[in-house]
Amino acid sequence: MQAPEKNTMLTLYQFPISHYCEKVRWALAYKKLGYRTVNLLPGLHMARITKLTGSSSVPVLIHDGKVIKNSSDIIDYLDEHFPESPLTPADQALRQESIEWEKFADEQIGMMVRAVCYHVLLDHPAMLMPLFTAGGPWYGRFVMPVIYSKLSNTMRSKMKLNQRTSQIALKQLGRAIDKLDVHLQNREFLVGDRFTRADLAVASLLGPLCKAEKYGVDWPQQFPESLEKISEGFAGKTAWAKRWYADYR
Ligand SMILES: N[C@@H](CCC(=O)N[C@@H](CS)C(=O)NCC(=O)O)C(=O)O
Repeated sequence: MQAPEKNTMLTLYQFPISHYCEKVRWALAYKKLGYRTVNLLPGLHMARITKLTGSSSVPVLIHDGKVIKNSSDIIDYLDEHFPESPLTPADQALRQESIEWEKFADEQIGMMVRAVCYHVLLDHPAMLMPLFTAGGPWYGRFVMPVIYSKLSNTMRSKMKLNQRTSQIALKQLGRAIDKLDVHLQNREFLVGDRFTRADLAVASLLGPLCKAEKYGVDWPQQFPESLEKISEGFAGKTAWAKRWYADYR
């Protein structure tokens, strides 16, 4: 175990449900780093995170007084400061390749999975509210029902979510998964011959759709039917993500 240096402490500000936060949780676990989490209540997180970083999005990592935002920058930082169990290849060409696949995952998997899942789940508050409040502040389960309607509208408007955009996201997600599946036909990993940040990014960002067990969230046994169908539709093509979860998470 690579313990943080004396007098240093790693703190992750996050939403347990967020797959970009899962990227960082996985990176920390892969490096066997101990850390503290601050689980925030979606909707009430903004002032606290904006004060830290100037914008409202999580994950945010604090280490030794330094504030690092954005999951890929956090992985850069962790590899630089805790080089054991690297996630970025040392070879320059492989490094570049892994960063490009991670960017592809962030943009073509992460954004699309989020749009597809929230378009369905936001209409199922009884399922979503416990996922928003689990592990968070004690008052979350009292406050969430009061703010839910406004939060749901804000999320839909911020992500420009509607029937049409979620269909477009679903098509894009299908194309992205096909591209990965073709690339992985005769390979164990996306880049080179070992697990890298590219594989970690793809698997964690698919995590909600695969209901990944080690994600750290109690997924409902059954998503609403339309989302369950989407998830089942991709299951045959994403066996590699499940394998990486089983072997490296
Ligand atoms: N590019 C960012 C994306 C992070 C992101 O989209 N975070 C979402 C949760 S999945 C968030 O914090 N949304 C609330 C907000 O932006 O206020 C990363 O990789 O960290």
